[in-house]
Amino acid sequence: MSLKSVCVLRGEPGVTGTVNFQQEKNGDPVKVTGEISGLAPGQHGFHIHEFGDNTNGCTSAGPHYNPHGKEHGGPEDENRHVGDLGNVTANADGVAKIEIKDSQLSLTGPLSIIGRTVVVHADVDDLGKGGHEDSKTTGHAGGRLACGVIGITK
Ligand SMILES: [Cu+2]
Ligand SMILES: [Zn+2]
Repeated sequence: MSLKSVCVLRGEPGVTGTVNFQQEKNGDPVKVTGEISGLAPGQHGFHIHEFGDNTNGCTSAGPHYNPHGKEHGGPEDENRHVGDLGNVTANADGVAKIEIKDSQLSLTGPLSIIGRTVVVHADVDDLGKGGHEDSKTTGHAGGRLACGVIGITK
């Protein structure tokens, strides 16, 4: 029986999106699909942040979800936060289609991402390699354009 969850992104005026997560069973990779619109064309950092808290907007979501105490990286890196999903790419119309398969995410067990927050950023995530002061923590991805809490769906 597969596990499913969904996240509706809201934030800056005009930026909206829906992200779906699906996992067949515990230990399997998680399929991430969806679409975000209202973005500037180009790449935007895309992460799971630690807290499912929107009290003060996307800021309250806290840092990248990092249960293993690692450095920020790209989705293919061994040394990465669990929440590091790299970038989504918006086309000329500002629409980014998401199609990711990730083996560090889980929708079940103690490291479940359900109840945490998806954030899409203003700038490109340098995957920890940009040499900026915040490359190893946030990927220098800039402000938080929109976010939403990951919830269970049928
Ligand atoms: Cu982020
Ligand atoms: Zn990170």
